[in-house]
Amino acid sequence: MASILFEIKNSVAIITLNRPEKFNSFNREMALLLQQKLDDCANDKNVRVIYLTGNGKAFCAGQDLGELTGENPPGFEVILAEHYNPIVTKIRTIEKPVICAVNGVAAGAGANIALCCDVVVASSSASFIQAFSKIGLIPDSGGTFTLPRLIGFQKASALMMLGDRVSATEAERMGMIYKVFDDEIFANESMKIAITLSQMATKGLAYTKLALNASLDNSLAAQLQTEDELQYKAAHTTDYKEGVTAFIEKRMPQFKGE
Ligand code: LHQ
Repeated sequence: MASILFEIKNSVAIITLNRPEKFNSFNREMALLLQQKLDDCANDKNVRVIYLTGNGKAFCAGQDLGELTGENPPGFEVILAEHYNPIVTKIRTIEKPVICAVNGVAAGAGANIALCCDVVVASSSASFIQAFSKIGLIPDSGGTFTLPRLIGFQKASALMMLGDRVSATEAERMGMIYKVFDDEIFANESMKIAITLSQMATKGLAYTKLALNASLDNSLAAQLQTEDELQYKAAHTTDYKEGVTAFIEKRMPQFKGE
């Protein structure tokens, strides 16, 4: 059984973590395959949005702890360098929106990979756990960078130290995620967001992402310069022309992602 399911539907690439019996925890094979799928999405002009989710009850329980204690485990020196860090970097730098549809529990690296996506939605029965402290590790996969920026230093610090489980509703309330949907409507509603994004001006969204990335360590002066440069690029896209023309002509724009 493939550890990742992949399909492209209406310009949305659906990437499904598929080790349900292990709560979609990452072994080396799945971590490398996810990177490959993200690269494929980056290089495929037909893909305008990536929709990341999990199969079964969980979204992802982080590292497969069985793999670490089994035969020929990957060494600690490769786990971050070759597995999680490239995944987070690819998600943050791919010039297309990545929506994470958190269908169930997201723990450890699974939580932090979800939280680094551009739009994070969750089903009402999902939850988020910074599970690392429970096994004597530190939060990785960008968690110490992302979480304090999302919910503030104190909440992040306490959640990372205590390893508490945060419900999807609470995660939405504290600004950790964008929205929570009842389980029954979650799949449809999260896909609707992906389809909406796939019909928008893809390059404009990519430049928005680049500007947001840059804002994380820029001064205001440097950020204004970044906005200036990226707005110039956005203004030279075909989709910008179409957006303005459609507005003047009082019709819906037909964006092509160009
Ligand atoms: C699992 C796992 C799992 C294997 C559930 N592995 N089987 C970076 C640096 C280097 C090394 C280490 O890792 C990292 C990054 C990390 O991600 S560290 C954090 C690793 N993850 C965890 O510590 C989470 C471990 N899992 C849990 O705490 C619980 O399973 C959660 C809270 C996710 C879910 O709890 P429950 O809903 O009660 O489910 P469960 O515990 O019964 O799990 C269901 C099945 O999934 C079970 O299998 P079984 O055959 O007994 O039914 C678990 O063994 C399996 N599973 N997580 N990470």
